[in-house]
Amino acid sequence: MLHDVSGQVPEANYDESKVVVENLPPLMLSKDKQVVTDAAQWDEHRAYLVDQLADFVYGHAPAEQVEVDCSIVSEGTLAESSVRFRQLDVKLSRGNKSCTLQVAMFLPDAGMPIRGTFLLPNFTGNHGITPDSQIRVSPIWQSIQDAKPNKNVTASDQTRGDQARRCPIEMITQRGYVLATVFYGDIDPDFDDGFENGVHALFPDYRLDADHPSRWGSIAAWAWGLSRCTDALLTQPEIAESHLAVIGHSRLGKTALWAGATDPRFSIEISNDSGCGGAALSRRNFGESIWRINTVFPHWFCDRFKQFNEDPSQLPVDQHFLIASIAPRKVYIASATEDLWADPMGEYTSGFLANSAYELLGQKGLPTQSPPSPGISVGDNIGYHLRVGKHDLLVEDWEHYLNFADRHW
Ligand code: GTR
Repeated sequence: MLHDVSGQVPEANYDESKVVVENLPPLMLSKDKQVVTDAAQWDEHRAYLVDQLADFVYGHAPAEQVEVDCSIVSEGTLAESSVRFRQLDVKLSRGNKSCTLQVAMFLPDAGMPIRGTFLLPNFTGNHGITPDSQIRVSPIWQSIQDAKPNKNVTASDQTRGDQARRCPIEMITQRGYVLATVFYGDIDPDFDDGFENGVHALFPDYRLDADHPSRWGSIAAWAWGLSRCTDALLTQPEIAESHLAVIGHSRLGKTALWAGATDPRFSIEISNDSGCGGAALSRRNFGESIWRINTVFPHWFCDRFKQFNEDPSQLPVDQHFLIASIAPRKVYIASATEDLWADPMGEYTSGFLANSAYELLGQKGLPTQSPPSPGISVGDNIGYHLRVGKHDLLVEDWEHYLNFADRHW
């Protein structure tokens, strides 16, 4: 479908009238090809959906447990805002191998009731979240920069606070929420190295390769790492398992959804502009295609996903399975009007198609087949908004997420 007879890959399509969604797999068809009609069947069917998504899209993380050791490295208040922070080392060990994830927590004022926790993987290191120099620079972040030819561009002092607009810590903490964040490269550096580094290195005997095309790629590793951060966070007195949200932007929005599908401790999953391989339907030929994503980022998904590059209509799953696999927990999908690469309509449609899972459980999802006007947040157990503007995570998005959490917690 994506390629013409000469084998040329056309430019991304941005014309809605040319969109064809072929052969959409039915969400409620069980492993035995029976229609699931009884809520009592949901847990088993949900497990099947997650298994299918692991088989064909993300790959399976190893089932074996690792040792998780959490230690507090420092605590204090940020100089300019008086927000309380705590920095943790989360050491993961398996046999004689280990790796350490650095987690930064930002907490509401002492004595203020805590409403819940948002776990956010970040792109540029915890020191990118705030200009405050008390927040550590991850050695892994530093080593990734040092390996780049032009080191000046990414010196840590020039990048302190450079993601602050994506993460309004004062607003989040003043509304009673804890924000916990981790550099995604601490979990697995984001380049194709044959899965030698990051948490993959703990499992040298469990690699994604030609003989094992459904083992974990980087998105599955990032999601698994978020679960290990959660193990550690739950040792902290302010963190309640019943009130945990996972949130991510873009590739980390894909990760947040997969973390939610695989770890039911997250009761709210938030996908900000996650696009292809996230909330957007793979079959919709609009914006980024799975051919493009699997070619440019060959390490993100499992190898079996690549078998559908030429013809996504043959995929046994699509991304509405992912949204549905979160039910009956809560999920929020956000898009941006200018982020056509991520296919806002495809992101909304997955959510709408996931309604049948929520309805089976007597719950409401998204209200209408068409997305709402920009700026309006809709939906019940599935939330959605379309922000005016570009591919980004902004205060306006956070306002909707905090309102959604207020409503459900
Ligand atoms: C793009 C990629 C998207 C999205 C984005 C990001 O290049 O095509 O799928 O994940 O990167 O994560 O910033």
